[in-house]
Amino acid sequence: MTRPSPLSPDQVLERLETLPGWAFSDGALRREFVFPDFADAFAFMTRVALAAEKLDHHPDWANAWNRVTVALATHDAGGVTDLDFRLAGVMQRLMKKTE
Ligand code: H2B
Repeated sequence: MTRPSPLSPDQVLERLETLPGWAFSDGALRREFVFPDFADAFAFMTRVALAAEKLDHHPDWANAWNRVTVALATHDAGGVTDLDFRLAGVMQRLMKKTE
C-alpha cells in the first residue's frame, strides 16, 4: 500500500479545526478521552483497535482506568498524514458511540 506523505504544520493546523479536543504537539495529533469507567474506556479501545487494523494504521496510546491518552503520527512518513486525521475521525465517532 502506498503511504501518504507528511502534511506541513500549516496543513495540520487547518485540518485540526475539524477535530474538537485535539492538539498538535511534538509531531503528533494528541487527545485525552475520559469515560465514566474502565469498561467504557476499554470498549472504546476495542472498537478503535478493529478500525485501526482495517486502516493498517495504529495509535500510540495509553490507558489508565477511565482515561485513554492518544498520540497519532505516521512513523513510516515521519510526521502527521491524512491517515492520522482519518483515524482521529474514527475515534471521534466511536467516542460518541461509547458515551
Ligand atoms: N501505524 C502508524 N501510526 N504509523 C505507521 O507508520 C504505521 C502504522 N505503519 N501501522 C504501518 C502499520 C506499517 O508498520 C505496516 C508495515 O504497514
